[in-house]
Parts: sequence; structure tokens; C-alpha cells
Amino acid sequence: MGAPDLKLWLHSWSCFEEISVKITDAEVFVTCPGRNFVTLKISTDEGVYGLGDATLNGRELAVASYLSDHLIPCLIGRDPFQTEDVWQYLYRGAYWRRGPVTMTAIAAVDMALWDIKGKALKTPVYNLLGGQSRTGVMVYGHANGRDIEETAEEVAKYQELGYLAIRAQSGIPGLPSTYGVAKDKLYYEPAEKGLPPENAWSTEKYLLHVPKLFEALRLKFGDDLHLLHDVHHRLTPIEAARLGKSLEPYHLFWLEDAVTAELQEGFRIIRQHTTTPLAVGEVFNSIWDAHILIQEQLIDYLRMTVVHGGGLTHLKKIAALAEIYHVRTGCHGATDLSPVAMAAALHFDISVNNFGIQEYMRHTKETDEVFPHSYSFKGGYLHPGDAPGLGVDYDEKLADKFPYERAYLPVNRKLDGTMFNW
Ligand code: GCO
Ligand code: MG
Repeated sequence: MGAPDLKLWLHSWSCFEEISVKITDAEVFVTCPGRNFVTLKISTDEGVYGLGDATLNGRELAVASYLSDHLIPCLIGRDPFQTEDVWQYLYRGAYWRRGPVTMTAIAAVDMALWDIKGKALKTPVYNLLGGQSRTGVMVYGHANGRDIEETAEEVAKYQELGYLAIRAQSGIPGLPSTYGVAKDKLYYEPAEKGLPPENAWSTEKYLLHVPKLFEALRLKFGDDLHLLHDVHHRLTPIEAARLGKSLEPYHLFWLEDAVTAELQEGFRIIRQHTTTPLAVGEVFNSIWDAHILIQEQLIDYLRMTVVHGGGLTHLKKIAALAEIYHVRTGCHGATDLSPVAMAAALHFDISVNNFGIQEYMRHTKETDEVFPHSYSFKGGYLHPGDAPGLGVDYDEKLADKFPYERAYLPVNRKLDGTMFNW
């Protein structure tokens, strides 16, 4: 290493020694620039502040209250550099561990502290997580249509935008509406204002239709394009095994959330029958939701992401465990995760060796304006940019123009009225 590098190192070391920061204040903002987002802003006596995403779709105010009423009072006066200690303090200190509300609130604090750390050290967060393991993060976009033809047209649009990987969902003949098919194509948003809308479901109709969709897509687009599909928790293990088997000729990148995953052991059945790669975990909130899946190599991709998976501090440990068992990451990145969570995911994705893919549903123009960010898309890849910290800001004045509006994800019933999984 030459002399200039050493000088730089000595300089950054002396900066590090001078840093002694204290948390002075923290605020929670709820805004609805097209959809609801909850954002935590932690301020310090050095003027540096950090942002964390605390959005839990359809249950936003519960996390906002958890932060304001229970966590923020415990943060004032603490050293924001102690990310591990603060995480343990909030996780162990609650006594009531885990659960989506608790873990989303902890994740928001953790994200904001990593953001502060990066800004104070004047470096992007990925440099604190191990640096850049790759030049960019491959993402997948969402193509959806009312039928196979319309879905294929949408796949073509994403391909033109440069995507190398595309998730395909289509309407099911005989069902008036289903998961993944939206009016607004590029900005698919499942939550709706008012009370939860109701959808109808038939497993048989679905299982007959999906292989036809992927047969048509492979015929039209050839073998190179990565294709993905989300079942959205609707099958039993043996039904999922049948679907996985019937999709093998179309070599999917992954089949997502084939079953509800409370019963991790259920994946053993799917695994015995199919070589279609399996992804799961967007609703998981700690390692205890995934440890059997990882250690028994029952899945190929883990969908846990920074905001619902306990923050960067927890997720990087989960990724380290997953790496040993050949499980790669595939962070959830739907529009209900704010640009703050998207940025945090990108810093994580670019740094870990066992990165697989990142979901990227583009946010609307209004959302991007409320959250100006340094990450950018090029040729199928996202890059977090080189701004210090997470590289995202929050325009409070603009956000005030979009007050919270109650909204819910749909619920789902079988054709005979039985309540089912959305
Ligand atoms: C995905 C997800 C979303 C979820 C949504 C719930 O794969 O992107 O399944 O569509 O339904 O994020 O809030
Ligand atoms: Mg999903």
C-alpha cells in the first residue's frame, strides 16, 4: 500500500477518534404520497440525523405508536454508534420478543443508527458492512396482466426498460380478480383505501392456469430471461409440490411463498418432489422464522428484508447463517417498503457474498419526491450510490401535504365463502 493511502487511513482514524455523538431527539412521521409510509428520524447533538423506515402495510399506526410511546424515550442520550448494543437493548429489553410490530420498530431504529454512523464517518453504509462485493444489485420487476397475453405484453415492457429478471402474474380464468394483477401496471399497489376489499379464490383454477402462463412466456421470450412467480401463501405443501413440478420445464428463477410458512417443516414435502427453486420469508421477522428452512436447505432464497427483519444488524447475521447452507438473499422490495428501506436493502445486497436478487417495484413520482435518494437503476441493476449513510432524505414539508389515509390489504375467500389466505 502506497503513502497516500496510509495518509488517508490516518486521517479517517483521527476523525473516528474525535466522534462522540449522542441522540438528542427522535420523531415519527406518517405520510401518504400515494400510499402510507412511516418514517423515523433520529437527531444527534452533532447535527447529523438518521432515517429509518417503519412501514408495516395496513398496520402503520401500531408501529408509529410503538416507536413514539415505547422506544424513543429509551433512546435519548444514547450513543448512536452502538448499533449492536442498542439492538440487543430493544430486543431483549422488551421482554416480549419478536412479532412484526416490534421488529419493524427495532429495524427502523437500527436503520437510522447505521445512517448516522455512515454520515458521521462520511462513507456509504455498505463500506461499514464489508464493502462492495459486486458492481450492482440485480433486481426483478413486476409484470402483470388480466390474461396471459396482457402479462406477456407487460413482460416485454420490463425487458425494454432493461430488466434481466421479471416476475409474472396473470388473472385466473373464472376468478374476478387475484393477487398480483393491478390496474396500474408499473406501480402495482395492493393496499386499498377504506376497509379491506374481498377477493375470491380457487386453487384448482390457479393450478391449471399457471403452467400455461410460463409455457407461453418461455415460447415468446426464450430461455435467457429470468422469470419469477409469487403464489402468495395459497397452497398446501403437496399442491405446491405439484406446481413446482409442473413448472420445471420453464426453469423459474424462483417460486415464491408457495405455502404459508408458519410450519417450516412443510417445506420438506415440497422439496422432496421438485427442483424448482423456492423463495420465502417476506413476512418473517426474526431468524426463528427461518432457522429450520435454512439449516435443512429447504429453500434457495430468503425473502426477509431490512425493515421487517429486524434491521441491518439482525439481517446480516441471518445472511451469514444462510451462506453456510447455500441459501441466497432475495429481499422483499414491494412499494410498501419506503425508499429508506430500499436503500438499506441495497447497501446490504451489495455487501453480502450470498446475494441472490432484489425485488424492485418502482415507487410513484410523489413517493420519490418525498424521499430523494442516491440509488439508481441501470441495465437491470440498482446501485446504492456513494452518498454517506443510506443516501436517502425525507422532505418533511412536502410530506405534510399527504396526510395518512387508512388503507388495508385485501382479504381472500374460497368460492364457497370460506375465509382463506391473501
Ligand atoms: C411481494 C409481496 C407483496 C406483498 C405486500 C404486502 O412479493 O412483493 O408479496 O406484493 O403482498 O408487500 O404488504
Ligand atoms: Mg411476495
